Amino acid sequence: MLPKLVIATNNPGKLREFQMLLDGCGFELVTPRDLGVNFDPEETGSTFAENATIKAIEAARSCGLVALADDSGLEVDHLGGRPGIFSARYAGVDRTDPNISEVRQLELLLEEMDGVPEEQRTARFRCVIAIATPGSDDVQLADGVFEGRIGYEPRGTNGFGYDPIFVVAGRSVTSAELPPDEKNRISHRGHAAAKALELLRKMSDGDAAG
Ligand code: ITT
Repeated sequence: MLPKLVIATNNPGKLREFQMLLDGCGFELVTPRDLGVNFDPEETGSTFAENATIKAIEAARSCGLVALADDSGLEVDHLGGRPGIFSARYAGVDRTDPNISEVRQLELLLEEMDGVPEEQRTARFRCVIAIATPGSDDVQLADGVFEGRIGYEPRGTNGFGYDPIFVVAGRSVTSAELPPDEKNRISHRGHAAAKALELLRKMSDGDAAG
């Protein structure tokens, strides 16, 4: 039987991607919800790495298992890097219906980018993954970047969050128009997860040996 790894997220879009990305990592993926654990830590850090660390340590502590957390977001150059670590809360938080705040986020960002010329619409997704072990404040980090630009209207139905307005660098499609496996091959989360996969395989080999 494989050891369990908690995917420390409440975001179903991230979870779907990790289920593909971490296939073969040597752990059985579970969520805090699967374990009956209420997981909603306050993200008080000022960087992706700090927030990923907070989430991973809290999940490992409350679930008593190795935990992997992702902190990610969209940096828009014209907006000085906003919304960045505040991407999930850019349009406020509607806890009764997260879909409403996602739609509102896209509208708000397109409004802020109204009239901004093509060459100033550059942006990137960033992802930092933290892996924590119960009883330790040490984490292992892995990061990834996905370059693109902000489009003019939402397109595509795959992915989640800002994908419908994120046009992939050097292409004319949004990341919501990419099939999931193609997004995973080139995305910020895909790059970070490839590094995390190596770390997890070493940990599960160590487990098997010990
Ligand atoms: P958890 O903390 O529970 O994992 P969250 O959605 O609050 O979920 P973050 O604080 O890391 O997670 O915020 C990430 C936000 O950045 C996410 O809600 C999206 O709005 C955006 N984002 C990150 N990766 C994305 C992707 O691959 N496609 C589209 N939007 C993405």
